[in-house]
Amino acid sequence: MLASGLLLVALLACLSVMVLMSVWRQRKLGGKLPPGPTPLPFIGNYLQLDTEQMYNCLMKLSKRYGPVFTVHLGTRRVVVLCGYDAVKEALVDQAEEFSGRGENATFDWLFKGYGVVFSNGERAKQLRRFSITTLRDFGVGKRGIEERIQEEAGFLIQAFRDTCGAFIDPTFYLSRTVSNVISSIVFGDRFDYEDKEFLSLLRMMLGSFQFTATSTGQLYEMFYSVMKHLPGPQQQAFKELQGLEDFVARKVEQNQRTLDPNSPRHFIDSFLIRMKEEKNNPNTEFFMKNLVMTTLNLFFAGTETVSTTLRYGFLMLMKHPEVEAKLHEEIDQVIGRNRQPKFEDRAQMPYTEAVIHEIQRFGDMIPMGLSRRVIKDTKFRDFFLPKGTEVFPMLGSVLRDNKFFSNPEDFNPQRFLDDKGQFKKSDAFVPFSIGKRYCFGEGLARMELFLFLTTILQNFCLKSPQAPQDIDVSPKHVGFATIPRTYTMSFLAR
Ligand code: D2G
Repeated sequence: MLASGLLLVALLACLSVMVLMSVWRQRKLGGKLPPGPTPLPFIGNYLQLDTEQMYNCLMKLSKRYGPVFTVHLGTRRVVVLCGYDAVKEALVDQAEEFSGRGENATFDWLFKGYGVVFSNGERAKQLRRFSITTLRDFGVGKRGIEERIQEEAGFLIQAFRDTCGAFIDPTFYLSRTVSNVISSIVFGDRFDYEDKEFLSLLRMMLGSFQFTATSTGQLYEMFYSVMKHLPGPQQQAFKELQGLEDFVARKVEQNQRTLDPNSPRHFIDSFLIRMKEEKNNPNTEFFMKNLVMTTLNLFFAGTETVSTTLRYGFLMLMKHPEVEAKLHEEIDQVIGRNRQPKFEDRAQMPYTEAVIHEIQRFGDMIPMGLSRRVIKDTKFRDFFLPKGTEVFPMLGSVLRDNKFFSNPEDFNPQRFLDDKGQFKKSDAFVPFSIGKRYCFGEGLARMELFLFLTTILQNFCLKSPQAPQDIDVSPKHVGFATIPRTYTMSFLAR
C-alpha cells in the first residue's frame, strides 16, 4: 500500500517536472506559436478554408492574424509566411533552421520521402549535391546544354510550321520540347515528337500536376489519410504518378545492362556508378529507390514548370499585343532573322528579360512554395516553432508584395526596367524560392525560357481567336500550382 502510494507520488512528480521543463524550454526560446484561428479536432481549420482557393484564404487569414500565422490543414499544423520580409527572414536569415522539407500529400503518396525534392536530412543533402554536380557534368550552365536547347527549339519551330497557321492548343507542343531537354540529360536522348509513349508520359505529368492545383487536390492535402483509400480524382493522379515511376524504373533497368562504368551517358548512368562506388557503405543514400525517385523529380520538375510558364506566357502576350510587338522589335534589332538566338544575347535584350520576369512573376507557378519544415526548435521573430513544424513560404505573396511591385495584379514588364530602359532586378522576384532549398534547376529553366521564347518569336507572330480584351488571363486553378485556362492559338510565320 505504502509502496504503491510512494510510486504514484513519484510518478506524478516526474510528470510535473516534465511538463514544467517543456513549458520552461518554450519560455526560454521566446514564447509561443504564431497566432491563428482555433482548430477543431481532426478537421483543423477546414471550416475557415475554401479548398478551391487556398492561396486566397490563407492571405485573408494573414490580414487578420499578421504576416506570420498558424493554420491547421486537417491535423497538419502549418506556419504560413506572407510577404517579402517574413519569407526572407525565415528562408535566408535563418536558412539552416528552415531547410527541412514539409509535405505534399499527393506527391508524397509516391515518393514517400525518397528522391531529392521530397526528402529531408542527410538524404536531401547528398542527393542535392550529387544532382547539381551531375547536371553540370552533362552540360547544364555550359555550351553543351545551350546547343541542345537550340537544337530542340529548331524542332519546335518545324512543328509549328507544320500547323500552317491553324488554331491549336499549344500545351503538348511546348511540353514535348521542354521535356526533351531534361530527357536528354536524365535518359541520354530526346523523344521523337510522334512517340506515343512520350505523349502518355506528358499526359501523366500534366494530369497529376493539375490535380494538385484543384479543389480536390487541396482537400487531399488536409485529409489524405482517409482520402487515399476513397474513390475520386486522387486515384487518377496516383495512377499517373505510378505510371511515371514504372517508366523510369524500366529505363533504369535497361541502362543497367549496358552500363560502362568508365563512360556515363546520362544522369542515370552516373547514379548507377555512384551506387557501385558506395555499395559497401551501410549509410549510403545511393540506392535504387533514390535513383528512380530523383530521376523522376528531375524529369517532372524539368518538364511541367517551364512548359506551364511558356503556355501562360503566350496567353499574356496575346492579351498584350504591344508587348509582343516590342519583343519582335528587340529580337530583330539584336539577333536578326538569320541566326539562332544564343544565351549571350540576353545581356543586350533588357526588354525581353523584363518580359520573361513579368511572365514568371504574374504566372506565379508555385504560389505557396514547396512546403518547408524547421529542422530544430526555432525562435522566429517573437514566436517559437517546435522542431518539425511545417512552414509555407507564400511565394505568390512575395511576387505580389506591394512594397516591391505597385499594382501587382497588372501584367507590366516596365516594372523590371529603369528609366533608361535597362533591366532592373528585384529582391522580391522569387519564383524559384530562396534559401538552402531554392530550385537548383533555376539556371536551366532560365536558359530554356529565354531561348525558347526568343526563337519562337523570331519566327512567328502569335494569334488568338479572341480579341485581346476578351482573353481571360486569370488562372483556371490555383493550388500547389497555378494553371492557366485552356486556349487555342495560331503561329503565323513572320
Ligand atoms: C515535382 C513534382 C513531382 C515530382 N517531382 C517534382 C515538382 C513540381 C513542381 C516542382 O517540383 C518545383 N520544382 C521543385
